[in-house]
Amino acid sequence: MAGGLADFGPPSLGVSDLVLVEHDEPIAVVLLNRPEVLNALNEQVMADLVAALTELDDDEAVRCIVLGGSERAFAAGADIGEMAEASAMDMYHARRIDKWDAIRRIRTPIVAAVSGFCLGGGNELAMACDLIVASETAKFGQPETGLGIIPGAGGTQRLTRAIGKAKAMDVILTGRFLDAREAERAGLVARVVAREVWLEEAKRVAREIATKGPVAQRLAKESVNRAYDSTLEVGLDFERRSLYLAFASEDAREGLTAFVEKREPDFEGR
Ligand code: CO8
Repeated sequence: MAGGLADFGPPSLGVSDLVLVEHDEPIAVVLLNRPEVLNALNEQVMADLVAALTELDDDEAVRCIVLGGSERAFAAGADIGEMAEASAMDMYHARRIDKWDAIRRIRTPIVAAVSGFCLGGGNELAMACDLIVASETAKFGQPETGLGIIPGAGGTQRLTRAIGKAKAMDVILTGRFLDAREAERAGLVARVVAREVWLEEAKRVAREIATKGPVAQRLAKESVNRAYDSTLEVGLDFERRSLYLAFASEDAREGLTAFVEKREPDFEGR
């Protein structure tokens, strides 16, 4: 199947069976691999995922990361069986939700490749990435209140910022799923692609991102994110300082000179 797991070679980094990593520089592809429970995010999956992404973030040859699941599910949420056994103090002391925050701190751009179910903590994971490329089969939801809990890894905040209060209330309070097209119209999803090529298309977007100046991409990502957690004035100030920093990079010299010399830039990420 094009774009499916069949194209995926053995992991070339790390030792996790739960999180497969493939290097295809300048991009890397990370796939959640717990298909028997629709990639439910247990403690081990999240720990392995954070470890893999952190290692890739430190690798200068990797300029964009694709994070996906299987064709049937990106992730159907946090592991319900595990949560059913845990006390509030277990959750608090294990700092489980910190793992989602750790993903937000990765500086390399991350494209979420979403096919099938993307629910609860899975949707919160996709929203912690930088943009979502969705298969036409994707289904997004925050069904936590049906379990007597609430979205706890950013769902009430990031979904509301992405799609607005009316739709976020609808999704969170009724538990209904948004299909890919509705999610795109609402602003949750960047692109919807055909089911056969969901992973290939996400890789194509990642390769496009990887052609640009790496320092600039990281600063741009940080600046866009700043729009969500600060005032306009603070965000504009952050953007301006980031531009000066980008301007001081060797990448900026290379990019500007390459344009003047009518050639392709060769960015070093410096
Ligand atoms: N956790 C554990 N196991 C799961 C999960 C999950 N989130 N989702 C599915 N599974 C398992 C099923 O139990 C089933 O296992 P088995 O074959 O052993 O019975 C297997 O995956 C396949 O699932 P289904 O047979 O149910 O497949 P269907 O196609 O009939 O249904 C659904 C698919 C609709 C996705 C259904 O499985 C479902 O409703 N899943 C639960 C979705 C959900 O409620 N997600 C939110 C979880 S709560 C959460 O994410 C809170 C995050 C808070 C922050 C993090 C704190 C740590």
